[in-house]
Amino acid sequence: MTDIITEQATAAASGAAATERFRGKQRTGAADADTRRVDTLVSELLTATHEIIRRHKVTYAEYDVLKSWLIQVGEDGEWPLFLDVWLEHAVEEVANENREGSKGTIEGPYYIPDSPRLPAEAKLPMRESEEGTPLLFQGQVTSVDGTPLPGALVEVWHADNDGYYAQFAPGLPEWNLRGAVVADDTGHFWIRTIEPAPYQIPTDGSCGRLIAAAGWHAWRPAHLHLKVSAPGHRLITTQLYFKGGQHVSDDIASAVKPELILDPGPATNGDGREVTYDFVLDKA
Ligand code: MBD
Ligand code: FE
Repeated sequence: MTDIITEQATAAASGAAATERFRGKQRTGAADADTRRVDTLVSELLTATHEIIRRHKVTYAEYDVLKSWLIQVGEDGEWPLFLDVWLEHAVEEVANENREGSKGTIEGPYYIPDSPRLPAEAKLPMRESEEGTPLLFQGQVTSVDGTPLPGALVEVWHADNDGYYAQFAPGLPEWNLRGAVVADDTGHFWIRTIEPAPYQIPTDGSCGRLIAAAGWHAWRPAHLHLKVSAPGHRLITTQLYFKGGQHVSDDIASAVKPELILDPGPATNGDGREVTYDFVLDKA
């Protein structure tokens, strides 16, 4: 009988998982603390904040609300979520401003490296009765000069039909809807999955409290996350969205770009939908 009550997804649990995951990650080229750079960036951030305080005559009551909220974000483990939703898009814009190939966008808090390797014609790991419209996502990976990239790696991860990510919500198989597809010797891949649902930021944590207090909505449009890489080329981290889907034009994480919107048609085998999207990688 105990199995009837399934564990609920909570902000604190997904926050703790995202914080733990981030601690284990080493971004290549991670910045060392350069004194002058820290001085400039932190001084400008503080000065901008002082100006806001003066302009809006921020009170001690408001200052105390801010303090307790900041403390709570840490306790909930929601710093990865907060930063990736409200800041990462600007960092990504700067990082990718002189790319010539495919557009990138933010990574977000839910990437897990070393997902199961799958052949070029692949079905993502999923439950026997995985809900959602079947989707065939196919394409080719090439270099900016048009050369196909054999064996390119197409890492995919996305939410299920309820908006939950494996390893960040309870009750899902470890690698559900996550995989690393190896393109064939012409750079082509064919990935069978299901269409994800829009994603709602957890409403029961500090980010949820901020969203409610500010009268915002908590939604990201349905999206596929991808990292595409090949030897001698710059890895691209991106996301793809679905034309006409909810919140495509008001993503809370500001991560939609027109080039990243898919428009799938009916599947040729009659089961669900299919779409072709090619990736173009810059040289390293
Ligand atoms: C997500 O699924 C996501 O992609 C981002 C950027 C933030 C929160 C949840
Ligand atoms: Fe996501």
